Amino acid sequence: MYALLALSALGLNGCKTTPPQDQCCFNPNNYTDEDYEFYGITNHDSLSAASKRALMWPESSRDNSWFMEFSTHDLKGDFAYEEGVVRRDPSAVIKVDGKYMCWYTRSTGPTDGFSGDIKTSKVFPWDRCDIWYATSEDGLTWKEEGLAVERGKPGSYDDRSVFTVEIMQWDSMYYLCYQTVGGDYTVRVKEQVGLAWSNSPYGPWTKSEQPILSPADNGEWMEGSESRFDVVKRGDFDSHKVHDPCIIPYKGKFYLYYKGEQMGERMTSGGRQIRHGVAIADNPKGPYIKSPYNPISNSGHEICVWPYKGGIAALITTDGPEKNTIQWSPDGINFEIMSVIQGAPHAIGLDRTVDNDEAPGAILHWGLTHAYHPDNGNYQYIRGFTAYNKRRHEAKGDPVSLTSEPNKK
Ligand code: AAL
Repeated sequence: MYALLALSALGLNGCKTTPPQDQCCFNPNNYTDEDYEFYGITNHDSLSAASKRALMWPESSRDNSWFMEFSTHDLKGDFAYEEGVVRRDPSAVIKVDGKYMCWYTRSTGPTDGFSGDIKTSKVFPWDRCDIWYATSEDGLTWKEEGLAVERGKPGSYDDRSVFTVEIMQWDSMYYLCYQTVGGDYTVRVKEQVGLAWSNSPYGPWTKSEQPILSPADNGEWMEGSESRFDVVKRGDFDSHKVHDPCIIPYKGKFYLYYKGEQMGERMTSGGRQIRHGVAIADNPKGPYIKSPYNPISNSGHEICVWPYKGGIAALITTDGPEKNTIQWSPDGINFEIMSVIQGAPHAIGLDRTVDNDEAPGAILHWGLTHAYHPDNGNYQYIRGFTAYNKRRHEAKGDPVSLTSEPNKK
């Protein structure tokens, strides 16, 4: 079935699995009597737009295995809410020496915004941060172990903040990729991606001397303004910021997925104009070359991607006309909508210990997310989530969700 999907998504199977939105090439002859019967369409000669979209929906997602519901829960130990401390944007979870490990953004003190003195203020919760790590026996109670990667020395590209980290294990080495800000954190500052590596998840970490990814350099700010919306030329989708990096070893190369922000960002029908891109390298340390197909999404926010059945799946949340969908591509580039979902957690840290191919959302059975505390918007804390899929629930007889506790599959 998935081989068929892959061929279809590549356009090798006519219109049958063409994106639902594209009705230009709808061909009623591509569908069998069973297809029509599945959707209860008896009059094949009078098809509404909705019926055409239903018929064009990928065959492999009709069984609801891509659909799921999410719930979130508080964690214990050092990941319980702590007044005065920001812990956010957790990385994926890996398992080392029988313990779960994750990395995250950490800072202290309240957020001032942009109205104060940039030299001394903290403009965002993720300003003036370092990257810390924690371990857990069961995924519920976490112990903060300490600093992993700190801000650079004054004058370096990452001297203001390092944050929003992801972990990759490859060939006995560990790689952390993360966002960086250097110099003053102004509204128009350009944000880049840094990398650190170690032969141990406990460090010490060696940092790349230069960023491994930077914004496109083809936009132009309007002079006489400090606003990020005032531009002479917008440039590429990632002309202002490259965010939320996540490196996936894929097809013998390294695919660095990221969120782009554009100079002069506009609004779309679904919110902020946020799109994702990918940059590809032969080696984990780079050089990473941006794909000519970028942007590879028209929506989304934090990157949440995982290998599935020879392709790459992506959770698209928060912004844009295709927000709240799970998408899949046979090649890591050309993504199609597989399901529409509600209430996906923000800034997901996936459980990278699972067998991804077991089910489309197997990797989402539990993981980490973050939340603003309802009583104090200054401080975020790391929480857990679980996902529930009816089909898998029935197959496994699981009484509550894919997993009622993080450590039980
Ligand atoms: C998050 C991420 C990036 C942004 C900020 C911290 O949602 O998209 O990490 O820079 O917000």
